[in-house]
Amino acid sequence: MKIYDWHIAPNPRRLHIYLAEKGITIPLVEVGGEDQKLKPSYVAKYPHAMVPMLELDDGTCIGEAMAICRYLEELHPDPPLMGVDAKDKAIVEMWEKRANEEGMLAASELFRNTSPTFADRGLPGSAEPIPQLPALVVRSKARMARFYQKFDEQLALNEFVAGHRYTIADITTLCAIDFGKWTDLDIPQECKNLRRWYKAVSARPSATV
Ligand SMILES: N[C@@H](CCC(=O)N[C@@H](CS)C(=O)NCC(=O)O)C(=O)O
Repeated sequence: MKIYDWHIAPNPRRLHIYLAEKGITIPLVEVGGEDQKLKPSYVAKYPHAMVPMLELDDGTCIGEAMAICRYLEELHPDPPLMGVDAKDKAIVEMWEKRANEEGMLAASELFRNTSPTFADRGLPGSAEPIPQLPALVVRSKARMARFYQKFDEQLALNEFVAGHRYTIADITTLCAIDFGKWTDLDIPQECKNLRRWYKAVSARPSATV
């Protein structure tokens, strides 16, 4: 199997950190071009036109970072990063989805609607021009403010995002915060719990892959 990658991009990073935490090595194929677009040969092969994508030896293509992690979790259950029993798995998934929808997607909305390089690429995965919308800049900053606040409250009561164990929910939260930094956002000073957690998870070797 191999992973189609755009190494600097935030969603592939979710997978890189997951692989590092697991100690799994899978060959990477870089498909990000110097023009900051996915290479045409990759888009022709995979018209969903997003990364990461895992290609199995039988040719099956699995997109979506969490679907890839779910597949790998079945093959490599230890250490568990997606929960250990029915209740824990549900809680991890709940917080991972919140981190993605309220953090990653908000950071993406802000970046894609402000970066000159992404003019006419307001959403990923489309060959059609999608114009940037100035109104989304204001809204995405408000979304990020709510995200920092909500996760700060969660981390007042928990060592990690989904409880007492490091999980995939921590990975997505970390990637969302670092993606926010691409547009000069950062964790507000008053979010002390989130800042404590951020320092700890950023110090893990997996955060630097
Ligand atoms: N929901 C997808 C999102 C993937 C995504 O947005 N990937 C971005 C890179 S971070 C991408 O492929 N962008 C292609 C482009 O901008 O042309 C996932 O979870 O994997």
